[in-house]
This record gives sequence, structure tokens and C-alpha cells, in this order.
Amino acid sequence: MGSGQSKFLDAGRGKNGVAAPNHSRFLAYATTKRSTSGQANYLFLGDYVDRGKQSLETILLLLCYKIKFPGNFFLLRGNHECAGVNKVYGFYDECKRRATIKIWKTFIDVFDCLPIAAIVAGKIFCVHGGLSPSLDTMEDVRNLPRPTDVPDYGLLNDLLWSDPSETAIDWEDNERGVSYCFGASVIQQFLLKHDFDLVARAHMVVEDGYEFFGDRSLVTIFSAPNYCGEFNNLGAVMCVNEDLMCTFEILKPEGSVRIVNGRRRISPPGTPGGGGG
Ligand SMILES: [Mn+2]
Repeated sequence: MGSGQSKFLDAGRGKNGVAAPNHSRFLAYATTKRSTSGQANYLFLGDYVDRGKQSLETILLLLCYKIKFPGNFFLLRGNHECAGVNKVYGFYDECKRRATIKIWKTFIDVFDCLPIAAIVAGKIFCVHGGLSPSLDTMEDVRNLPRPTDVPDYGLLNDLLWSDPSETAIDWEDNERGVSYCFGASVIQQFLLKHDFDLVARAHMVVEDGYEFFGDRSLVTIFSAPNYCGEFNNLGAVMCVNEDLMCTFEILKPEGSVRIVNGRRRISPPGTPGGGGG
């Protein structure tokens, strides 16, 4: 185990929750759910900071849970848990404004140690971004050095940045300009090779908070409803029971939900009529 957690977390069997808090919206969820009782395991899929005003509260609360429930509470690394990314997308500025740059650097030291992937009950491969053409055996993940920054390419970069794609035959360039997109056949081969049933990942906002891909070989989980105040998405947490049945708990935005032109439209609390196009 060394100084950090095992890079791979075997979350074991039993009740497991898999969540992707995504950018500072976890706080409301955590404070309303009171659920870290120790009877369930909780796994978070990364992107705890950036794109919100309360990254500090979010990451600090999560780290407090980690300290209080070290054996039942797990935080994987997202692509925003990286100095080069969160220097640009908000966390650095928030630390500078509300704390100090030294505090930010200390968080970066923590992020550089976070585990990259987890396996639930030997069957669900969990990671922030997705698969990698450089991923051959699980040992490749175990052998990733830590602490480490996220390199510009290669296995660690892909695990934190890649996306599934409907149009990709196998591996294609990612329009993010980083890493790859992978097609359904890549996932099928990966599951078969490693005797897994499902890839669970985050990294993309999805309208219902969760979205299956590739004949249910992969699921995207996104737990921040009304992402950035710009999307009308729901949030979701995946629950895995003892029989590895996966269900989804849906997190609604705090505002009211109404339908405009057949699409969900959310009015923030206290905002009459919503407004805007
Ligand atoms: Mn991401």
C-alpha cells in the first residue's frame, strides 16, 4: 500500500455506490444524504474541483469522509485533479482568492497521489475517462508511478481523458484534443479479456445523469444536476447490490423542472419563470 492507497481498489462485494461528483456540485448531495454509515462502500469517479464556486468545500468534505471512513470511501482521480488543468478552470483562482497558493500546491500534492482505477467485485472496471490502447493488463495500471502529474499522452492520460464514441470503429482522435475515443468493439474486447461485466466512468455530462453505451458494456455516470447552471441535465449515482444488480438514484436540480418544447427546462429557486432562451 505504501504511502498512498493501492492504485487499484477492490471495492469488494456488498452495497456499493458509484458516483461522479463532477465540479463542485457534490456538496448538496453529501450533506443531504447522510449515508456514509460504513455499511456501504462509496466510490467517486473524479473531477471534484473546477467549474464551480465551491471546489474547496467539495474536495475538503470528500477528504474528510476519506479520513473518517478510510475503508469504505474511495476517491479516484479525474482529469481536473491535475495542476495544469485546475490552474485554468477555476480551482487555482479559488485557492488564491479564498486561501493561498501554497494551499493549492498542497492539494496538487494530494491529487498526484490519488488512485486511478477501481474494480468493484471483480466485475466493474471504474475509471474517470475510459480505456486506453496502452492498457494491456491490470498490472499496467498497478505499475503507474505515484505521486505523478498527468502526462500529455499515454496510459494515465487516457484513463483520465478518453471517451466512448458511437462513430469510432476502434480508436480515433478525441475532439477534446487529448487522448482518444474508443468504439463499442474496444469495450467488448476489454470486458472479455479481463472477465469484467461493465465499465463505469464519468467525464461527460449526460442528460439523465447516467447513460449506457455499447449494448450496456459501459455506463457514463454524472452526478452534478444542472451542470454549471448551463445544462438541464439530471444527476445520478449508480448503486450496486450484493448480486451486482445496478440501479440508479437520480439527483434532480434544486430548481423546479418544467417542460419547454419537449425538453427539460430548469428554473433556479426564486427565479420567476426562468427566463432566457
Ligand atoms: Mn473529466
